[in-house]
Amino acid sequence: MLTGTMLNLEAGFDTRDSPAQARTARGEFESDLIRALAVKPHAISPKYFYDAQGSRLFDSICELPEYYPTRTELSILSTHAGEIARQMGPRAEIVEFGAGSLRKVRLLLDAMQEPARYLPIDISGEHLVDAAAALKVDYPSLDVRPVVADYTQRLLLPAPGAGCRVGFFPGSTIGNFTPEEALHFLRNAAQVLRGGALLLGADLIKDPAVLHAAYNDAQGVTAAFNLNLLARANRELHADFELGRFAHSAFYNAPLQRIEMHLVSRRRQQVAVGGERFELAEGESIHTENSHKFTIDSLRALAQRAGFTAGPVWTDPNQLFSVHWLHAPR
Ligand code: AVJ
Repeated sequence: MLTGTMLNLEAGFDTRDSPAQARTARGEFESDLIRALAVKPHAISPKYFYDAQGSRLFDSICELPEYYPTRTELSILSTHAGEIARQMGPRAEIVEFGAGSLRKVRLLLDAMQEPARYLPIDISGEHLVDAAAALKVDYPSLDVRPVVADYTQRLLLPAPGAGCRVGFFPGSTIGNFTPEEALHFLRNAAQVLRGGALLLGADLIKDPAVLHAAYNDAQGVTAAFNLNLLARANRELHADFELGRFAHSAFYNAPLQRIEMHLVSRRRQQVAVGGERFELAEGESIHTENSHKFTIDSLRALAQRAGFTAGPVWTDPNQLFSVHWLHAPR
């Protein structure tokens, strides 16, 4: 059983699972949604997609034929696991930013020489404890230390062990950040990983038709994922969104090198959130997500601005996705 003593107090003691923190989390969603509706253009953070239902929908997205990133990254990691493990050296430790990808970290652990420690960082204590316990079953000698914290904020981790400290940030989650936020995240990671390295997954710029299909799947799972934001507001905030009055819209914004997702009002309508009413015009949108795409060079240039030195990069034969080894500054 994982207890409070395993949590990193320096990174902020987590009380998210208490009723008071659940209220705070709801309050944040409510105030961000109200702000999104009050200000134009309307935009809200994609972090609100991931309640239990949204996380299930995201898992379904990862299985879709059109959604290539997950399976492509997994195949890159499994093809090159030996080489990646050699970069790490013996008794390395993995610091994972987010705890959602146990399948991916297992590929690394299986190839590593005496992996010493695994520190998954996640804002959700519940998810983290489950993930850590699941991993501990298969790697009984691994020191698993979940850290409940927001990895976009300044982090304080336990001192590194004898081996290399390797950050792991898969899934092209970095693409959800604005370029400024990505730089801020990477600078923060460079501090935490000093003298070690970062293993980073980044989706690549490609034929816009392929990108478009990945976010406009035939089964409508991505649409359901996007619309779940409004369903969640109805469930948690007693908002009155009629889901049929909103259309999923996802398109590649080529100049900004990103997929944008929006929820577009199909008609002029009023919506109520937290006792406040807002009017949406026909065709007016709520911008729900950016998913930035990179070239190998643009990702390396970004990492270099944060103090990293580019090392090897691994891709798939079709150059759909990239996995970067980035040396952290000393
Ligand atoms: C988890 C942020 C990497 O941007 O591709 C999938 C989320 N959104 N389909 C992505 C997502 C719509 C995903 N990331």
